[in-house]
Amino acid sequence: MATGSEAVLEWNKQDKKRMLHAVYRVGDLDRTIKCYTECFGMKLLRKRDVPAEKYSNAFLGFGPEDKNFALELTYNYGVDKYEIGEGFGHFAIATEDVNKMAEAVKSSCCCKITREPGPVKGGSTVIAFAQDPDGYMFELIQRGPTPEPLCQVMLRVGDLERSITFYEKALGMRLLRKKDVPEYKYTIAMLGYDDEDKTTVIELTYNYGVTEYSKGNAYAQIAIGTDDVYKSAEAVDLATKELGGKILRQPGPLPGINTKIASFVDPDGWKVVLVDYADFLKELQ
Ligand SMILES: N[C@@H](CCC(=O)N[C@@H](CS)C(=O)NCC(=O)O)C(=O)O
Repeated sequence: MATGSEAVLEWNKQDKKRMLHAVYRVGDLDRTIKCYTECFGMKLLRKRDVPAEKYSNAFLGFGPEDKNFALELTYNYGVDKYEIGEGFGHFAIATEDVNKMAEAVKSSCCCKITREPGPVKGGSTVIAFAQDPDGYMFELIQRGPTPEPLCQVMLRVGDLERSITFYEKALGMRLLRKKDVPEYKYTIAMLGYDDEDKTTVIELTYNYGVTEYSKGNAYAQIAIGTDDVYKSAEAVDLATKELGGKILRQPGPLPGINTKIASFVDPDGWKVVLVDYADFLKELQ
């Protein structure tokens, strides 16, 4: 019979969690929408203006939000520039033809290619890097057809083993792959809820000897759907006590919209919001 904390961690692994979206700030919503639709072939999924709080959001991605990961852009009235910092890595887009996507980026007026298509250093997968108008990086990765082209959120961390254990315990994720690239002095770990080519995963990067990164004020958080924010928060509580990080918002309904959420930061300070999945689906309607 599992004890209290074992039962919580076991439940957390069985919970049907799903990566919902990444939230970040941009200086001009329409400019970014134009860039992602023209360069990457994303769709504008929804837009909302919240004048009372002086911000607007746009959601972009490759398919409906009940099945696909999305990018939630936030525009704060009057703020046209943010610091991205050193810790945020990139979002990745899987495409069957990196050259073609790189050409689309080059012919657009708002994005640029910062690394030409070719095999990844230390490997064989064809990649390229594009930079959007706010400075966010997108890795373009060549792979076969996939149900989820928006395939990675890459964050740099200071202690990979600690982070892997944290994401396994706090979020019930599986370690899908780990790769050490000693010639370029880094190790990466892919964590998520399904195979890398089927769903969006978190890619954690450890650069040898680097234990801290600046975070800037541009990238905000990842949202993850769960069947029970209260039980999920119990697992987060256990993980933070053992490994660091902190619960920022105890589980409960948000005033006004009643969606149940909880939020926390991981041991490196990366923020995650847990969202009651049934409430999330209601919001989409
Ligand atoms: N120092 C790198 C380590 C991670 C890394 O190099 N990742 C690979 C992709 S998995 C990459 O960006 N390679 C660059 C290239 O091949 O040009 C960082 O922090 O971004």
